[in-house]
Amino acid sequence: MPEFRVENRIHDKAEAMPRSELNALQLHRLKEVVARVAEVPFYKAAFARDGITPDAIRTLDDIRRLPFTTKEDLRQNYPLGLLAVPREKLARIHGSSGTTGKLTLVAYTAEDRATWANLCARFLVGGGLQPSHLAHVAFGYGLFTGGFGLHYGIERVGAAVLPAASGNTARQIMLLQDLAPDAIICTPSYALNIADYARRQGIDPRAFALKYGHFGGEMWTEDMRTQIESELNIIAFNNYGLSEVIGPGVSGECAVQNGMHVQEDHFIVECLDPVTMEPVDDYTYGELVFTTLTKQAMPLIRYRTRDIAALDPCPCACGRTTVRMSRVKGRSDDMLIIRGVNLFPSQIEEALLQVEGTTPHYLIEVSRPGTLDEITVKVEVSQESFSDKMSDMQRLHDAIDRRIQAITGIHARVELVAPQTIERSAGKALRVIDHRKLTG
Ligand code: DLL
Repeated sequence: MPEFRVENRIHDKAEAMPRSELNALQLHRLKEVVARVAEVPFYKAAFARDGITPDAIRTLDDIRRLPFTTKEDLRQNYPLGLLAVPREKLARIHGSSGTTGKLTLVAYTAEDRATWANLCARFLVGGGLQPSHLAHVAFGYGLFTGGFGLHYGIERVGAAVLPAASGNTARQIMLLQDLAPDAIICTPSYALNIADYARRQGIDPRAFALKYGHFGGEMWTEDMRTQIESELNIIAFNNYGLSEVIGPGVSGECAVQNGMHVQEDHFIVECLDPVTMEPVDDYTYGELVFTTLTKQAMPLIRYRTRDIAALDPCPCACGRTTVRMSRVKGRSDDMLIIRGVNLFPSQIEEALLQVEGTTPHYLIEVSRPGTLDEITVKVEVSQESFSDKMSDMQRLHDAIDRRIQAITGIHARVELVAPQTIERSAGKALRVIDHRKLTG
């Protein structure tokens, strides 16, 4: 266990508001946001369809009368069809992390940007950040919300930022050695990658001055936390967010490290059965659905995250009164996030369909043998093309490999299998086996 201890600190009084006050604030803000989006053509149409009038919200439970918003809705309203303010009021635009599929854009006013910085500051302070610290940000800076979100959060706390950005691992290690930052901020897999790289260079990653780290942006497990903590000799905190809702800062762990506090004065979270869309009980896994209460540029009503997690409403020992969410256990749709890139099985299918000699029978296996995700695509060769001539099979293999890379941007291991060897299903076909969902 690392020697460093994180003291229990709360950045913003709003995090520890009495529950009754918080609920009253939420109701007030919910009414406001419903009135604001009623002018956005997309919501105007959805409200008209469902018979929602601005006075539909009388209690917090009335949120269940409102329509859902999905990623597909954002795609269909690309680029900025869901804006609730004139374009001149925008201060920033970001996008979804996916380099594949159609990009979705999100926008911020200056007020949104300030809110966002404050929300990131909250979980950073909850997990150790102090004004005297230097925080090394190894998230990508760009359309992805990770780099900029955390950057401004650190500045908001008054700490120093080292905007190393992602990639160039040798340089990351040099900076970690030469500047001795107190905290590292990146995806959990990249943290392990840095540690692994250092060790391979004969550098002990436990000897960096790092005290703690904030990790998010992808699924990870308790086992991974233990590994990161021991390999880097730090305390590792989890934080969660998604660009559509604001970016990082939707929720994050406190010093107690028992679930991520949802920033409920800015978001209403619901946990629903992804099939019936009915609420599930506390502590039961369901799909998280968020309504943004304060966002000005692009407020979203009941945004379906597809992330599967559970909610714990019990007050936390840290003094915050907000509900805590568990780790994300998986996704209700079939989108895979491979090394931070969104991948849909349908894209693999698309690639296979473009290569002669394959069948649409395939199986995607995802694993994380070391620190990085690996993907293997097993492809059935058609009877006609099946041959015991190595060179023919190699040619087919290479063609599939190239196609998958061109369409998805991801390098996958391709394995050709004999005709009729991939199990057929009478119902939905099993396309993906994700070995990463191990424990915790
Ligand atoms: O990943 C925002 C973010 C950046 C959060 C940095 C935390 C730190 P997107 O690129 O839109 O936004 O991807 C959002 O990533 O729906 C989850 O599936 C996944 N995700 C984000 N944080 C976590 C986490 C950012 N702590 C998608 N645990 C979300 C598990 C996470 N999954």
